[in-house]
This record gives sequence, C-alpha cells and structure tokens, in this order.
Amino acid sequence: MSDKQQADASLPNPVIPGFHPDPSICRVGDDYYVVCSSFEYFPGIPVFHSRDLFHWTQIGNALDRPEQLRLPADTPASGGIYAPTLRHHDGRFWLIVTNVTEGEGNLLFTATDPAGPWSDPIRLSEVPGIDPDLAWDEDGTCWCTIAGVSQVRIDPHTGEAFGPPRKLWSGAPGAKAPEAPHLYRIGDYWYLLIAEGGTERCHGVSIARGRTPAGPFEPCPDNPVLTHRGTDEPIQNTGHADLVQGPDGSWWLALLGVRPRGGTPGWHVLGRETFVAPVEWVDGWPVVGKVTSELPAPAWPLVPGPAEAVRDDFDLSELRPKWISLRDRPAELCTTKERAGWLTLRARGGSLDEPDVVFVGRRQQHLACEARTRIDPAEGRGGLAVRLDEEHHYEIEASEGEVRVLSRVGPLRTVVGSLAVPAGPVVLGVRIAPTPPRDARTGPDTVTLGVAEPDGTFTALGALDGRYLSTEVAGGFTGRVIGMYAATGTVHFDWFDYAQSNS
Ligand code: 6LW
Repeated sequence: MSDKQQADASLPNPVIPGFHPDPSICRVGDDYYVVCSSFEYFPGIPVFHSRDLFHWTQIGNALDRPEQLRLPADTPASGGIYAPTLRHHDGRFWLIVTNVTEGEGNLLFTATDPAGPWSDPIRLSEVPGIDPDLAWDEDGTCWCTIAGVSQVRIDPHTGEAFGPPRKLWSGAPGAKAPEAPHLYRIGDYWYLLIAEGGTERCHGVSIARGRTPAGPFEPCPDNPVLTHRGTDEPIQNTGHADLVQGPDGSWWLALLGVRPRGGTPGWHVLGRETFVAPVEWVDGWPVVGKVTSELPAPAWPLVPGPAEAVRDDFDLSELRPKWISLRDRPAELCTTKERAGWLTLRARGGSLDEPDVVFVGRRQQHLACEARTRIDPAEGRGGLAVRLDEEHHYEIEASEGEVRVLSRVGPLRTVVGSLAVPAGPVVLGVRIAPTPPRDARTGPDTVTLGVAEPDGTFTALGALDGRYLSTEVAGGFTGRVIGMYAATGTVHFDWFDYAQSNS
C-alpha cells in the first residue's frame, strides 16, 4: 500500500471481532500481544499477535493442557476462565488469570514465547477475587491488584501473598463493580485504570493516579474517561480496558465493546469484542478518543497478517488454534488422525443440551456470515450448530438418510424441519444475515439452516430469529460459536468453511 493509499484508508474496529472479551495488551519491542477470556471453552485464553495494533493473528491458546485448565463437566456456561492480564518482565511473559471453578482461583503462568508452551499454573491460593493484574516496582516488588479494587504484594515465582489484600479505590461513588484493574508506571505517576458500572450498557473506564504503586490514588477529575452509557453509539458496553503505546509512541486503549442490533432493547450476538481507541494525555490524564467502527489508518506501516483460509480441510495432525471445544477435548473423542483429512468426533452421550457434548467450533466473527461442513453420518448422528450455551442453540443434524433442524431456546426444544437425503455424506450449512429494520421489535439477525446440494443450491429447512442466541436473552459473558458436534456414535467431517458474507 502506498503512503497516500494508507493515509486515505480506514481500518475496521473491532480489531479482534467475535467473542473476545476482557483484552489485555502487552508490547515487547515491535510486537504486540493480546489475550482474552475464554470461560467454559478448551483450550483457553486465545493469544493474538500484531505488529501494527490493527491486524491481529491468533498464534495460540495459552492454556492448552488439562493440567493448566481444569473445567469439570459441571462448569456452567460463562464459568471457568475470566479476565487475564498479560505482561512482559525480566525476559519472560507473565499471564495471570482467574479460573472461577471451585478449587482453582487465581493462577499465574509464564512463557518465553507467548505462542506457547506456557508453564503449569502457579497457584495464588491467598489471593481472592477476580481480574488479577501484575505490576513490578522499580525495586522488583510485584504487586497484584484485583477487582474491588484491592492489592497485595506477591512472590510471582511461588504464588505467596504477603498479607491480606488492601483496599485501594472503589471508583466513582455509587458505580457498581469496580473491576478489571491495571496498574502502570507512566512518567512520574502510577496510574490505576479500572472498569466500573458493570459489563452491560453502563460499563465505563475510570482512572486514578498516585506517587507509589500502593497509592494513595487521586481520581481523575473527568472520570469516567470512557463510557457509552446513555448514548446511541452503535458500539455499546465499552469498558474493561488496557493501555499501550503505538509504534510511534502514541497511546491507545484496547477495550471491550458490543454491537447491539435490531429494535428495542437491542441484541448483541457476537459477545464482547476487542476494540482499540486512541488516547491523548492532557495535564497528566488520559483523554480517550471515540470508539468507532472505523479508525483512520495510522502513520506507521500496516502489517496485515495472513488472510484466514475459508476452508479448513482438517489436514493437520492438530486442530488449528481457532477451534475450541467445551470443557475438555480428549484425543480419543476428537481427532484428525483417525481418518486422514477428516475430523472425527465420537459422542459420549450428551447432546448440545448437555455440558459434556463433544463439540468443536469457532467464534462467529462477522454479523453476516456463512458456514458449511461436509459430514459423514454413516456411524452416528451429528451436525452443525450455532451455540450460545446449553439452553440456547440452533443446529442442523444429519443421520444416515435424514437431516433435521432443531432449536433449543430456554426450556423449549423444537424440531423446526426435516428432509430425507440420499445415504452418504451431506453438506450442512448455516447463513446468518442481519435483519433489515422493520419496527421496534425487529430481531438482530436471521439464522437460516439448510442443506447445500452438490449443484450449489441451498435448501433452507428453517429461518430462525437470532435474538434467542443473543446475550440479552441467554445472559452470560460469551458470544456465538459455530461448530460441529457428535450426538450419537461417531461422525466424520471432511471440511469446514466459514466466510463473511455481503448482506
Ligand atoms: C470480568 C470482568 C468483566 O471478570 O466481565 O467486563 C467479567 N468485565 O472484569 C467476565 O468477563
């Protein structure tokens, strides 16, 4: 791209679309890394790399071994892994995170390469609460700051805490949920950045500063420094942020936001996504620019990553990092090694209504998109699903000779449609399209499930209102994941296509 072309270009925001909440960002030289929460999914904590702050490529998942990530079968949807912080100190990457599963709590991991491998967990059994942050003083003291907002000195090598956490700051009087603290030394001050107001429409970011990492902290007179509460901005719930410097020394926030659509009250279906926003410093306080869906291209060179292939042929011995499963992924139930070039899933009893369903999916990352998969159901029953949680999913399921579209919304399970098909492999598809505005009750999008014929025609068996697979209906902290599952027996998947569509 020429300088002139770049100056005229605008770049899409969210920079990491789809269910990628609670971003923590870390710069090391010319490289940037982001990690996000992953809740009940395994592997956990997606790790992204960028050289320009705008183009991000997933390079791994930090927690990809059962010893690092314990998610028992009774882990509820939106349980598990919350809000990591990623930092680089003393030649190593440090990742601190909460697994809200009983007996887990706050855990610390280290790596020399953020793509992995990451260490086994160091347990912080004396540090309660969620949203842990790590910061090191000039003398090497390590401070762990948690939601509330409280702080305790720790030994990051052993997990030992020196005394009980001490309350630091509660944010704006009356604002609920002071959380997501991040502590930084910038210039002459230590800055304590927090989120407050809850992760819904009232979410916001506030900041305080002090002369030492332990305070006392003086709140910014212009708090919250970022919120979209009470506005008609298309990006809502903005909060849970982390500060970083761009390649030219400019300042930026990585933050979460959502894109509600449809009538009132608005439904967001992709979960909380990772956005960036520019920051300027005025009188020693950050002033956050607008969080918009397009940002002007920066002055520094853009470094786009490799374009994601539409098709995954399951031709590698391991699944690519974008693929996530529910709670665990035993090799004997999920493998690309059994039938060359196919993904084999073996059911262990549960359907998508059950927490132990054998599922492999990827985040829905575009408001308009299409996914297809070719399934061989000769030895079992399985299909293609759009999932929010056990009680909110739509799927198209194949057994030998028949395809059915099923919907689960709250306590209701419905067979939406069915079709007799010839025996043998069949291509299942889902098309997701934003709904044109009609009236105050218009849903966010329509999810159409059907069969793709060899001649390219698509036979729709059900067109369903997407609001029932939204966070406003289902609740929780995640977003839609589209993927393959086994309901009974063994099913094989030849390939999986996912692409953004135009509508
Ligand atoms: C996270 C909290 C939050 O721990 O949501 O948006 C919680 N902020 O900081 C789960 O993602």
